[in-house]
Amino acid sequence: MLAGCVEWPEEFVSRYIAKGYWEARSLGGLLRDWAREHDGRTALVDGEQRWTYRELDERADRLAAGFRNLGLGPGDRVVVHLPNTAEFVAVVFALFRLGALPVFALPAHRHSEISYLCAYAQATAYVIPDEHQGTDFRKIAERVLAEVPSLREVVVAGEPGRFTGLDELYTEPCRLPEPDPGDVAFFLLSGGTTGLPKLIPRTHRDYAYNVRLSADNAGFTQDTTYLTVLPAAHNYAFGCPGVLGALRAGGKVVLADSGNPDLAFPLIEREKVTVSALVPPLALVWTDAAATTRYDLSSLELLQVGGARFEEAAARRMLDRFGCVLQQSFGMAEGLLAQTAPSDSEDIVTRTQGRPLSPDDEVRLVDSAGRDVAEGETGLLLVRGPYTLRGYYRADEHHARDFTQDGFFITGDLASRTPTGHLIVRGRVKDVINRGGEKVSADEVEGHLLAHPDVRDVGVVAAPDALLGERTCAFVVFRGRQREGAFGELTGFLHERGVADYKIPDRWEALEELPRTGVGKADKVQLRARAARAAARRPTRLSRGGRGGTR
Ligand code: OOB
Repeated sequence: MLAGCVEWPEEFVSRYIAKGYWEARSLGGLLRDWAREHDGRTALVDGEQRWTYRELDERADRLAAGFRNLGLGPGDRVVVHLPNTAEFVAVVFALFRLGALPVFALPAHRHSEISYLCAYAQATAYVIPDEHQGTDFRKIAERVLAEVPSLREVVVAGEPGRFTGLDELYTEPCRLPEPDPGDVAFFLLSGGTTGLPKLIPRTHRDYAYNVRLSADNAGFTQDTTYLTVLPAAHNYAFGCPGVLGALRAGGKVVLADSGNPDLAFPLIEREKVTVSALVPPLALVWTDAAATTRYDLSSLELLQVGGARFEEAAARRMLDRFGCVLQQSFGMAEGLLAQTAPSDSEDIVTRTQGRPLSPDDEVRLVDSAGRDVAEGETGLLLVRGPYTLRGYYRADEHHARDFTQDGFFITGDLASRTPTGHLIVRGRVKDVINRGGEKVSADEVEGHLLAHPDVRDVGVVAAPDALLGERTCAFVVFRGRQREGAFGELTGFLHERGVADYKIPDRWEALEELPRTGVGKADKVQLRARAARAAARRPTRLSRGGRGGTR
């Protein structure tokens, strides 16, 4: 196991292997099996490009050799910052085969997040597109390269400028030893518990199990055509069942840059898409757009919705409008994945977030003293299981806060359980704003704002919102008198620091002092109540939307 990662205890390892959950195959090896089986079938569609399974497999081999020639090897961390493209899939499988470890950044991330990720992971390489949606990623790379000593290589899909072009890397494949399936395969970024987002190591065998469970539960087959509208670098679209689930089944993956119906609906018609995964705000947008669309959406069999709370009424409207199966997903990059099943009743799929997928997912709901709550009551959700992490990467000092002594991950989510074992997410205790599926760590935004010389104190909380579920609200205490246009200046300041757009507060309010709890911490309960009152008085205009194209 890689240094800085926590292994499952031996008794769990043997149990998960004995029960057949963990297989002796790496993710790169699995692609080889899939390619052998599905050979000339279409694996990926990206615009006008179409790659068969054989082509994808060959590209992964050729790129793996190219990355090796660049000096990368097993255990090296590589921050992958690519949008939803066929190259993204080829790059991550090439790195899996080499045993190098992709660190998945989201397309919306900017200099601030990337610099943090590269430094945290001590990355040796950074893979980017030349430009994407008006941002020149090579400029981000220039800055990060100057700041992070471990970083040696920047690889660019497209026009490389002074860096290495991805296309130049394709070379004669070479024999590479298959990584141990129990080793870390890649890192996901946590949505945040407390403090700054942390890195989540996922091993080949735990993730392969996650993919297998979710693809089987969703009924993926060779006839599946999966439309990827959420970032493929996010756990949900990558492997729940997502891109990997479709590839495992021999299906076809269609990659789209956003979930905007103007882009997604024509693709559904053209490629006869059978399934896609959405976040709740996008589900609302699709439900409205489907009422008047001229595109034929009748190929859709299954729509997944997850990442944030999906209101029952919205779920029912969606079912009526699309007439296909709805599947709610409650998951986390840390592991646990609950999903409803296609055979579940309408009540279950509109009112619950489904059942944990593995028989060995051990879920506890506890009160503030750590005791199990009574059946049907709401409690803090703890989880331990064959695809849930045992520790964040290089985070020893916080370990006891995030995990119980017997290895349960403290999710920070509040949930209840029905007699049938279906989970209902009721809220959370972690200091995160869930902006339509995009997670904003309050600590992170507060840290940025406190760096401004005019800001003496700040509290960032969620305010309710009809479209996104939540929006970000910042309460600011200024040093001295608040200047004209101060909030505009703070927004500009966050942009200058290279903070991703979705983390910029939607609402601002100045306070003389922050309300305090008995122990002197900012009283976020009071701040949230205040933000909710303000939101009720003045609903925000639809400006920057949630993940996947409502912007
Ligand atoms: C997914 O993963 P992350 O890592 O971006 O966020 C995890 C957190 C959860 O701890 C929970 O607070 C929230 O997002 N969440 C939901 C939810 N699904 C996730 N809250 C309410 N209802 C839901 N259905 O968001 C993710 C990963 C895999 C599959 C689906 C979502």
